[in-house]
Amino acid sequence: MTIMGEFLRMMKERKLHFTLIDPDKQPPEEAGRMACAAMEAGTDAIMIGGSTGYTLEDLDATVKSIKDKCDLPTILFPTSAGLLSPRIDAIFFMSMLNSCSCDFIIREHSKAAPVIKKLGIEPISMGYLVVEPGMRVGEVGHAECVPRDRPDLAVGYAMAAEMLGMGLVYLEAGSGAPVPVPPEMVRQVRASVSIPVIAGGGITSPEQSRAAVEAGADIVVTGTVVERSEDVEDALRSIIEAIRV
Ligand code: 1GP
Repeated sequence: MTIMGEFLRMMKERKLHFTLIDPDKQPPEEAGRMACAAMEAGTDAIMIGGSTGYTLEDLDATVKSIKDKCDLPTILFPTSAGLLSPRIDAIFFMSMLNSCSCDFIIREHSKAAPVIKKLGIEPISMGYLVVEPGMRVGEVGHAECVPRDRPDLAVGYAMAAEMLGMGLVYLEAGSGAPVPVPPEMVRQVRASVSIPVIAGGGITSPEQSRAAVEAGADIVVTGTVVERSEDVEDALRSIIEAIRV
């Protein structure tokens, strides 16, 4: 079964949690230890990527360290066609729906697609929507961020993503955002599409992860909380338990 097929099977039974590890934020060895702790805490997959600051060598070493220490699927959270690790299991093949640059909507994808096929990496089709404040990814991706009080705009983008055949929609407040995507926006998007909805950016507490799944998110992503915690397993366990009650 494909990795996405397995996620769809799991989502019939429960909500999922993915851990994001940014190769720019720690040495590869440490990334491997973090992934191992996240697996012990019950996370379902390791996403690897970040907006800036790392080379292909950094990325590849980080993927290798994570795969050496942890059996979970690894998913590249990409920035550009030039940063593809041959070791990764899958890639979010994601169009930044509200970017003002063709590069992030489709142009980088046209360069990456032949390489992804050649390397045998599983592409997971996704519409990626940046919501205020958007943080670094909003800047780098030239996103026209969806205002927090405009869930109707998010609904339109999500419906368009589904009609274009994308398999997931990701509502992103930006890594390190002071507030997550508003639960009301997640709720309206969930009510408007039948593809799975991912919520990420600014989720640092069990209450926030619980609010995201109560609003209808199928997958919750956390990254910064892992980087900032002395005890990764302990910090993640409560966030993950909150989506499973
Ligand atoms: C960022 O949604 C992810 O792309 C995770 O965000 O780092 O704020 O958890 P955080």
